[in-house]
Amino acid sequence: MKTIKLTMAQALVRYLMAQKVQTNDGVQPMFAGVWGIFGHGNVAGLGEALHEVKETLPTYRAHNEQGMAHAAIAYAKAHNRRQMMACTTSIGPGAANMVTAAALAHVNRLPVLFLPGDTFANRTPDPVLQQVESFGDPTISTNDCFRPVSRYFDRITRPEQIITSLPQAMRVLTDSVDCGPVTFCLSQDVQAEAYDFPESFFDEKVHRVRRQGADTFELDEAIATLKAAKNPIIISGGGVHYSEAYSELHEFAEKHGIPVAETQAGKGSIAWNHPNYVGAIGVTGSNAANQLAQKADVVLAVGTRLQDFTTASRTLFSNPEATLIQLNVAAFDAIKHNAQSLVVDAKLGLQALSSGLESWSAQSGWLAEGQDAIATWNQYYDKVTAAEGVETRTGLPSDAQVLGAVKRNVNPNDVVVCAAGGLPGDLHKLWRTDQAKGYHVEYGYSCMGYEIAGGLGVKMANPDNDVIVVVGDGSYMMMNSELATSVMMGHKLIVVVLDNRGYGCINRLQNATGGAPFNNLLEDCVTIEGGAPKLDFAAHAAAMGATSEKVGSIAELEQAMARAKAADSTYVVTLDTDPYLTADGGYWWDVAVPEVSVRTEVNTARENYVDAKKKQPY
Ligand SMILES: Cc1ncc(C[n+]2csc(CCOP(=O)(O)OP(=O)(O)O)c2C)c(N)n1
Ligand SMILES: [Mg+2]
Repeated sequence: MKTIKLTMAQALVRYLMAQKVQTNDGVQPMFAGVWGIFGHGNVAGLGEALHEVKETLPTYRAHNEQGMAHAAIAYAKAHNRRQMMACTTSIGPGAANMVTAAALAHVNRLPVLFLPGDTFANRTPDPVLQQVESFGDPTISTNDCFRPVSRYFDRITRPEQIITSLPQAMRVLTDSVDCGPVTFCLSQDVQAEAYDFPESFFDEKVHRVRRQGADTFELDEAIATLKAAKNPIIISGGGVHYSEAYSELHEFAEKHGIPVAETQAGKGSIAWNHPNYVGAIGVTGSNAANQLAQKADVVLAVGTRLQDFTTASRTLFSNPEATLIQLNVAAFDAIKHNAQSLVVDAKLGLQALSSGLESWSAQSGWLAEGQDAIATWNQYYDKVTAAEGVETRTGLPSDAQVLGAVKRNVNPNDVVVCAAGGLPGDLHKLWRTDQAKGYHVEYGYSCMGYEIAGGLGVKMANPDNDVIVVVGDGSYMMMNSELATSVMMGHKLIVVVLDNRGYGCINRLQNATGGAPFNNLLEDCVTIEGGAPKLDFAAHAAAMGATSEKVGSIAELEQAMARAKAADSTYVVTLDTDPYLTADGGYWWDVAVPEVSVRTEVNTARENYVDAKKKQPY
């Protein structure tokens, strides 16, 4: 057997470079690069190995470990999980900073390879700087925090362990069911230790995302259920993207006359003006989709986790006769809500269902009802996103008006990015997505601080289109440091900061649950006399190297958007917005209200809450 003497870190890097993936653009490298913030535990070992290959496998420096991981995760999401990145950190706080991002990737089922440095396997210099020192267990390090939020976890304490472990890691990263974060904790001494690796370990490997076919019994059952349906609805989820089942979804819906609603993760799987599109569904849904969902006799959920925002905390599909079919590649999801399961890849599943259904079609008039409902919603869109004529409590523009202005000034191929705050709701309801990957909202973990860092990853995946990050003042403050990275690396972002002086959506939620305005809007917080100083987001962004401006109206925003589009590097536009108004639509969301309270508003909210909960099945 031919062998080659390499350090564990050198071998790991060489192995990553040998991994390829089959995409629509042919065979591509599976790993587009490695994000790294070096410290002790990765600079000497992995750092040396990465330097050697930097022309082929580039290493990128970020400003915050969570931020760089968001960029990596967003990159993979933008590539429908086919191509991805790795992230390396030092052993202690650097690694801990990445744990939130690991959870985000875990919830959203997105692939990313985490390579945190770890303490010495030989323990000779213990306790080392940043070692947490568990009193009762010397095997525990900061990196154990990754265990519950990794789909695959290993700690490398001997160099040759990677020979059996890395192939398993690649399986997880490319598996449509298991897909998610993989964590390899790299003991720092072992990174630097050499071993005679078999040369065949580094042979090129081309991965293909496996397509799971359907079980005949489940398929026949689903066909029979659909054939008996009169008013079915499709809920299109993120799985439609990851399966790249776009044309199958459209053909299925068209052929069988079924309206299609979208979850947050599924948005973009069908264009906003497609004749079968009835809009966003659930707590952040349009009135059109939600009206149909209440009447539907069969709900065909495709590639969705059916989280509470989609089902309105299990109250939305309220037709007592309704049957739920869960078409999902993961049995874990397919059995949820006591559904009729159809475990299958979305593309194959929709094809198989369609041929089994032959010429069957939903009741005539049902799709037309959906089309009427979405036409009414489209009229509402025109009104609520208009530059003028919207009344708000503060007189400042609403989020919907800002989104309208942004949309009017971007190209159909541009990508909008968001994650938390009030904006994801209005985006889900109102953003008109022209192309499949034009909408990138992380709403599985809804992590404040994802927006700018995630936008950077989306831009790296879409160098030819503009990426527009829409972000609240709260999320901007939580994590903005990758703005400087976007400037430094020349990956242009357009960032629109909506400054409503606080956590607007949580203030509204507090109010809706009977709470007093407290600790959300800056005016309701402990501050110096006279209130918190006004934050100058334009000056802040300029200090990080971006071009920036503050505008005072929607008309000015439209002009600024034109300048931002024309600019060749990162451009930040900020404006003051109203914290109170959100778009119509939506549906009930289960947020527990206190059973006893000294506030009458809370008591009233509790009564309404108890009533609303009766609509839940159990
Ligand atoms: C990391 C993180 N912390 C806390 C939350 C809870 N949370 C959700 S939205 C929000 C406020 C967001 O404020 P801002 O970005 O200004 O948006 P707005 O609500 O004002 O539209 C908070 C605190 C979260 N989603 N993520
Ligand atoms: Mg805010």
